[in-house]
Amino acid sequence: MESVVIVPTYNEKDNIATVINKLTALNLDLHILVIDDNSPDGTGDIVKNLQKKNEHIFMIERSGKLGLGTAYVRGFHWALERDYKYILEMDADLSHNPNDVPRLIKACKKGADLTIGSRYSEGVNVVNWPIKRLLLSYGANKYTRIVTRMPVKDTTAGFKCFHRDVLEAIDLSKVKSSGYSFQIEMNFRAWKKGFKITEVPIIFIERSEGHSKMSKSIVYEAVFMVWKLKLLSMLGRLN
Ligand SMILES: Nc1nc2c(ncn2[C@@H]2O[C@H](COP(=O)(O)OP(=O)(O)OP(=O)(O)O)[C@@H](O)[C@H]2O)c(=O)[nH]1
Ligand SMILES: [Mg+2]
Repeated sequence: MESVVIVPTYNEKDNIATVINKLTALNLDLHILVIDDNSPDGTGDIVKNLQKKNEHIFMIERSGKLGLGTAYVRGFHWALERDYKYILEMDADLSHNPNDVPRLIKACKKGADLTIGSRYSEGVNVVNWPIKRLLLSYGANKYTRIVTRMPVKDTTAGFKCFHRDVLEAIDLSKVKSSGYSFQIEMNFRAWKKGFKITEVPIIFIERSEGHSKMSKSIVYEAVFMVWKLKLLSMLGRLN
């Protein structure tokens, strides 16, 4: 297969089958890798059932809720051990539309090293978010842009396609962020290594099922992380 989509899950029993079925229906040259943190709601069992009928679905089960950042890093290692050219990330809560996956891959095929499914590249394309949440996300993106000067409008987005070269070039053992700042950190490291980042507009729809794992500590982590990244980069110690 040419591509793999990594889907981290924690308590997504109402969404995961729909996401997997929609991805499968695309009929692409694509594998699906779920990273489930032993979801108490039985998300893992649902995936196991789907695996019986579809050999393109893979799952890594971790012992408990270990955070989004480490889930992705685990998935990246798994993908790099195999031959995939394009390695994607996507949420399981249907905020990211599986039908947008081909556009992300296409942008990489056209020359981008990292493509971001962006909420803010053409105005604001977010549906059903309370204004407070939108301001937080939009503000976090503006703040990151001002501090780092990175030319990315939606740097906290979790809908992305990496060319494998990018993940091979980044020392994943150095990536320490766990929440949204994981996305910022990966973009920053890719950008500093000279990789080309492109944004394609997507419409982001707030989850209608399940619960958000957003927390204050995730926000604080991001606030400090952008300065840490900037400082490390200035000191030439980002690698
Ligand atoms: N494996 C794993 N997945 C996680 C963890 N935390 C969140 N996720 C998954 O990561 C994706 C994004 O998490 P969300 O809870 O939707 O976070 P969010 O998108 O910031 O918040 P809302 O969309 O408002 O709920 C979802 O698919 C979650 O199930 C974790 O600790 N481990
Ligand atoms: Mg979400």
